[in-house]
Amino acid sequence: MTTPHPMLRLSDEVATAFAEGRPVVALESTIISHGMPYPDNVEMAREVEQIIRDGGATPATIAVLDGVPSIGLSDEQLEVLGSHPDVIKVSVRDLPSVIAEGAHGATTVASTMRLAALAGIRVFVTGGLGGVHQGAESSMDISADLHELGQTDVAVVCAGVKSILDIGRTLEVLETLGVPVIGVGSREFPAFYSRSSGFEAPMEVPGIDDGGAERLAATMRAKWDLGLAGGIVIANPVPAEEEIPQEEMQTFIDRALADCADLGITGKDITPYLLGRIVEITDGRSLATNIALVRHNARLGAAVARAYVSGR
Ligand code: PSU
Ligand code: MN
Repeated sequence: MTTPHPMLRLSDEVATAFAEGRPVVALESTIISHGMPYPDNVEMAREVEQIIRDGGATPATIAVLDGVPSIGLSDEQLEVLGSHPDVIKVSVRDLPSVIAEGAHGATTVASTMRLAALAGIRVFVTGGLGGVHQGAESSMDISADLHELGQTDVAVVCAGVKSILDIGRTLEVLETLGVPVIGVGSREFPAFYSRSSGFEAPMEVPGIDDGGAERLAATMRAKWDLGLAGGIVIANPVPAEEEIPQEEMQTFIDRALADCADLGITGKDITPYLLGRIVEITDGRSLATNIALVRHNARLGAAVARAYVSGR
């Protein structure tokens, strides 16, 4: 385990896990502050941490609090992130100013990856990645999550990419950046709320009950031992019982995208707006699916972190 960067504040639970060489799993905070409504967001955050503990790993939710990049949060800190109106959405480019201003920031996939890597954490669980937005060929709106995956050594467990994004172009950019994209128990690349997206996952491992976690850990070791810098996308489809099928989901997403365009929303506000609008349009059904897939990812992430540490 590398020595964590001196600017980071570690919770006691995370510091102890590092000292004892036990597996740690990073979690992001934009999903809490800007991805789900209160109080479901805080409840989800606590529940997911517990799933990771039950899976034999230590959860490390990451955020900037009073300007301090924090690795592992208390229940009270999760409450602040979920309910405080002034929490800033922080991608990598926002980290310096949020730290300098002593503000609260919720970290995206990109900035969570970077802070996790500085702490020495190699496995990160989230819901969905950012990617290439629809219309990016003129707007150039491509999430910094992709750039970060191209350079930072963290494996990200997610449920794929929502079709609020251009999934085909997102997969193309990941290929260009040299990022392995591995489907779990399925050859289909998942579309977050739905198990299928119409695109294949470029690689596949078996499910968690058939040795998938060990295969993923071996792939992580092979990549980084070879000096191939950058992340890995572990694409874990939402369980069938909880999915919203692709055709049905597409009508909801199309409505949300049209509303977003009508309101003239741009830049970093697009993803939070769309997530909130989809919850409204589906009358909360998308939120239930969102929570279910994060739980499912947490179980896999804990198993991957354990397999990775035991193979070191
Ligand atoms: N997708 C979700 N929930 C989220 C996000 C994406 O289903 O909360 C968040 C993640 O933090 C992701 C960020 O890193 O949105 C991407 O934002 P942008 O497109 O502005 O880079
Ligand atoms: Mn963007």
